Amino acid sequence: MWFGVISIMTGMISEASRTGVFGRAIDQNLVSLDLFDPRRHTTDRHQTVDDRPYGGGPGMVMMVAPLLAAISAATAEADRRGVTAPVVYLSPQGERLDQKMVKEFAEMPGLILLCGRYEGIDERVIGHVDRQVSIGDYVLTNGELPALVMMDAISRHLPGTLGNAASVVEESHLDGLLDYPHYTRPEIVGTGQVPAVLTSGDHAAIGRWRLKQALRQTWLARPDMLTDRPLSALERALLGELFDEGLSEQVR
Ligand code: 9WO
Repeated sequence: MWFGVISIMTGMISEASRTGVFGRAIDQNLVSLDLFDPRRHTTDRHQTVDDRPYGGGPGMVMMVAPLLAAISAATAEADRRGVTAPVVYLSPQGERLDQKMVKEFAEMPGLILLCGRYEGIDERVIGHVDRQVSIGDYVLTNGELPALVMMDAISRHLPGTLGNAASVVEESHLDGLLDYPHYTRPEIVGTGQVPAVLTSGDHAAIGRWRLKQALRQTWLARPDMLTDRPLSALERALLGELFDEGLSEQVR
């Protein structure tokens, strides 16, 4: 998958994308990343990309011309590579990113991520944006971190990436549920013991225990996630066991 990122802080993107699963995905040529700096598309001596807002008020607004030139450069690169790539603007006004949207993006051959700075971008650029995406209901100082969040979440769904191997398959069994608890050595520490089932070697029992724990965690932390999710017969049975064990009386 190809990512084009439009940013005036390309260093932030390139540094962060060198590490972890995303960095390895780039090294393995599963992901390619091109950066487009609007400053490179300015014509004045000072390479100005922002100006004062019409109507007054604090802060600066990103200018139309450098942004449109950067969008054109990114779109041209997508065309040259023969990939379709929608332009996504990371903004608090966008559609909220969730796991379903992440998986849909992971199916696309390319994506152009537009990162804003200052008080925002000139509204006339929005007409050149295909979608606006928000990673959550909070305001940041820039769209670079949300772009990195999106690329990280998407890249682990691409075939061949480290994140994709076993954990994404495992995750699909638990689709729409929170994770089950994890344990590693030692078996006994001051803060508690590893549940016996996990050292039993009975993989069917372990799978059942993990699903039950995932249902438990979800019911306790995010009951809303269970209300609009169809449950299998096994899941209903396990939830029944949890309620019999007093799940509804527990508060965490
Ligand atoms: C700045 C500001 C100042 C005074 C009053 C209101 C204001 N809103 C903003 C603002 O939204 N600034 C943005 C900062 C401009 C574009 C980049 N910025 C950004 C992106 N902040 N938060 C995001 C973001 C993107 C995706 N998901 C969550 C947050």
